[in-house]
Amino acid sequence: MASMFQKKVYPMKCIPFNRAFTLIELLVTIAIVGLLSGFIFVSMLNAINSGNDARRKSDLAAIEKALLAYQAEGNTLPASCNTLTAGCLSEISAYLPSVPDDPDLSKSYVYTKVGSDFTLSGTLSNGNTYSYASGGWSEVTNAFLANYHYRKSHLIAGSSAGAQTNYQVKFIVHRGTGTDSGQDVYMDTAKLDSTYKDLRFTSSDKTTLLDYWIETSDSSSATVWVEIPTIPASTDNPSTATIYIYYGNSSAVAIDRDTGGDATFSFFDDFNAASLNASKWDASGTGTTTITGSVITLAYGSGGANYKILGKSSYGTGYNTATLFKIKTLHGLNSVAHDEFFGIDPGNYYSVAAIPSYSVAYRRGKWESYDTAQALTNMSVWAANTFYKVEMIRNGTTNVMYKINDTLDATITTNLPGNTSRTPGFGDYVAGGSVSCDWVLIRKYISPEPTHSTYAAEESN
Ligand SMILES: [Ca+2]
Ligand SMILES: [Ca+2]
Repeated sequence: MASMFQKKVYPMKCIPFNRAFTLIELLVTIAIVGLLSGFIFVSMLNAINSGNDARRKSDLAAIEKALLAYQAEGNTLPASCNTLTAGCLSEISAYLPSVPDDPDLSKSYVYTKVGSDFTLSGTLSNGNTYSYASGGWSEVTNAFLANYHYRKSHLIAGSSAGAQTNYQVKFIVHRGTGTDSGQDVYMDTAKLDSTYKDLRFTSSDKTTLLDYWIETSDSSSATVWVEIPTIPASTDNPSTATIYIYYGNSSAVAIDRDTGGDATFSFFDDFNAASLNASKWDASGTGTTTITGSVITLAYGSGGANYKILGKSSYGTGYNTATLFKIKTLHGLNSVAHDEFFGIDPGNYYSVAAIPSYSVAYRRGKWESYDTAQALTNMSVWAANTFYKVEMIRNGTTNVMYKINDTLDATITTNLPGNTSRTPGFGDYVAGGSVSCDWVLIRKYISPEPTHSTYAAEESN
């Protein structure tokens, strides 16, 4: 017994088995156990998620096959079901006795009838959307742009005149509360920066940035043009383009005004440089050019030939373009002796005695369209030395339209210039006159134009 006792005591001196754990030992042990259980929890969660995702894909494939089989029998597709639950799609019970529900009770599959076609979708564990459309399956990331906190999706409805590419669409982005509708979309003042530096637009993949230009803004709203890469025809399926509007990123840097304008339009000049941009314009005649505060002013000299600038190249296809100016002339409607002019191809004024030009223009206080002869119409308003936003729209072979500050002022249907190459220009012919331009751009135009459809609710990140 004594030897056993000694044996038992001896190791206690060197290896203190039953000594209490030190605090550090305890903490290390707890950390290791925590880490191990964390690993186990994460790997269990991963296993559950991948199992659920596999089930979602097989569920959706089964619904797709049943719908296609039902349709192949000559049946009309069932009505849309925004949240697929029992009772939905009872029409296809012969092919799929029980329509499956998402394994996560907080989620649902979505079925949408689109004419004689349909879309199906589910949300995967990582938030991505797994969807069937136009006969194929795809997974679209749900990730936000880096550092962004808010976004809304928006549908743009196609034109009956056909699919459009790189088409500029106008938005009025409001800071404040309101109902998103048409070109008007609202963001909370606490979310969208008052300088709009954090405003971004992406295509339907939620990541590819779209070109845009802010025409004008103050702290309550901004007028914004966004170049949409593709807009389907109204007869296409789907007939809408989806884009995302992002906002809420305090680290965002504003898009440079020139960079945005050049990227968004086929022709653009905001006259921000100190001198005329020789890669965009040719000047001719005798006069003075002044650029101050992002506004160019052309004043007639004494050379006897009109002083003007013309775009160096042709832009757009001629037909189906709109040219926009923010512009003013020193004289108003009733000063007909002053020959200030601006427009599309107003290039040959007075340089050829017989035929002034093939132009769509403002001239001497009237709107003009000129092919082989001249059509003139009166303007409703044109005050001296006052900036107006003017839009000259070449609407195919139908007409040309003239807008002042976004309101249609006149339409001319005769003497329309042919579909030849076009370039913007402006200038002055008579001593004492001048034309000042803040910016000019050319955008695409088709009649009817694509329209704003619905906005989805704000998503946050
Ligand atoms: Ca572009
Ligand atoms: Ca300017």
